Amino acid sequence: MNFWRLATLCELCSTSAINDTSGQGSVDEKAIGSLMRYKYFVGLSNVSLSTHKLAKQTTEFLTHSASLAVDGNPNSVDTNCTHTAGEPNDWWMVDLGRVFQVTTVNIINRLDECNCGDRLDGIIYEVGITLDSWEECGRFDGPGIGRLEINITCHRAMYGRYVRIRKLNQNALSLCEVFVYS
Ligand SMILES: [Ca+2]
Repeated sequence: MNFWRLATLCELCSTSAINDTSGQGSVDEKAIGSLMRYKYFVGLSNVSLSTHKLAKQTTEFLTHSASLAVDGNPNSVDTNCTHTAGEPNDWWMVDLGRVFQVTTVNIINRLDECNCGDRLDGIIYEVGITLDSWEECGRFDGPGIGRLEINITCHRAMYGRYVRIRKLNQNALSLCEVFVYS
């Protein structure tokens, strides 16, 4: 298990006892390790890193803000989805708060009467340690219409604080929810 995997698991542990310097409630390293292994085996590492984090997008159509893709609500109707104005190279991004290993990015696509799922035909997933160091995690060429979920696993181990989804063609970018996993 690499450093970043451990760091992610540590975020799931109670850090209050770990940080207790009084000696009354401190937990030794073996206990912490056991707790981390337990959480790992029961699958609690599968917590989205992006939910309720800060998000933004290049342009915004009406009230379809970037935060709608990280509000924890995966409903696939338009009022719950982001929507850019459809400018060239529109993108959406989320700040995970610090650097993580990014393994998988799952998108909840629009699946409403609009039949707008094809707007995700031609997107690139990027991960950046800084806002100037983007690297490609993967891409999706389509077809997106009729597909509720579009899941991408990065083609190699990637580390970053920022995850960006960028359009490869000029069309509105609409995301109902984005889940980023380590
Ligand atoms: Ca949402």
